Parts: sequence; structure tokens; C-alpha cells
Amino acid sequence: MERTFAIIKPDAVANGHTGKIIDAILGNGFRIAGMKMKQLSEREAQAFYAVHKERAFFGGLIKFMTEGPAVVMVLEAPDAILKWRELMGATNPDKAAEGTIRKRFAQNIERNCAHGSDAPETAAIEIPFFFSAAELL
Ligand code: 3AN
Repeated sequence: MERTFAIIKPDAVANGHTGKIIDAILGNGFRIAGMKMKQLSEREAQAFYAVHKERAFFGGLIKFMTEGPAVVMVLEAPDAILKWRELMGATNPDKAAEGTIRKRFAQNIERNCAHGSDAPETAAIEIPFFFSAAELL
């Protein structure tokens, strides 16, 4: 079993897609080990996306990720990291495969409705960033 960290981003929550995304997660064989709704503070978003701080899109990304509530989750499955990235689809929804979450629900490369850890080392940082051990069931 593997765990990955996922976010239903503020655009998807505001547009009422939370239920459909959770349904896709459960329908694709993930177990939800942790889940909470939360509006990220600017400081949290900056720390979470610190790897992107030199990028031109950083300011817009922080504004977007803090604009409203998001749903943060820990998903568990065999090969969860890769499996969740496949289910989300490409970062740019225009390039995402038919049926993927970003193809179905994302507006553009920035407002792209979902996040997933990209490697085991990233998941190992991102999961404890939002969840204590006691919150994971
Ligand atoms: P992914 O979320 O697919 O791992 P990353 O880590 O490259 O993609 O990017 C993190 C987030 O930054 C994306 N989910 C998206 O919201 C935003 N982002 C990435 N690339 C761009 C871009 N070229 N322009 C605007 N926003 C971007």
C-alpha cells in the first residue's frame, strides 16, 4: 500500500465539484485515509509551493490557492502516487486525457482543480504538512 497527498483546489470546491471528485476517487479504488476542508493561509500556500517560488506564476498561484476553501486528503492504494496523477490527468487540462478529473473539471493550467504528490519523497513532505499521524485512519 502507498499513500499520496491530494487537494481538491478552491476552483473545484467553489464550482460544486467536490462530490464528483470524491466519487471518482472512491470509484477508482482509493481508500481515503484522511480528509478535511480548509482555507489555506498565504503563509501555508507559500510554504507548500516553495519549490515554485522563482516561477512567474507563483504570485497568481498563491492568490488562487488561498481564495476559498479547499479539501485536503490522504489517499491510499497500491501505487497511489502514480495512480492519482493518472486519474487527475495532465497539469494543463487542454492536454489532459478524456475522462480525467482535470479534463472534466479544470479551467486552465493554473486553476486546474486538483493536486497530487509527484513522488514518494514529495508525499512524505506533503502529508505531514497538513495531517498529524493521529488524523490518518
Ligand atoms: P502538478 O500540479 O501537475 O504537479 P506543478 O507542480 O508543476 O504541477 O505545478 C503546481 C501548480 O502550479 C499547478 N497545479 C498549477 O496550479 C500551477 N502551475 C503550474 N504551471 C503553471 C503555469 N505554467 N502557469 C500557471 N500556473 C501553473
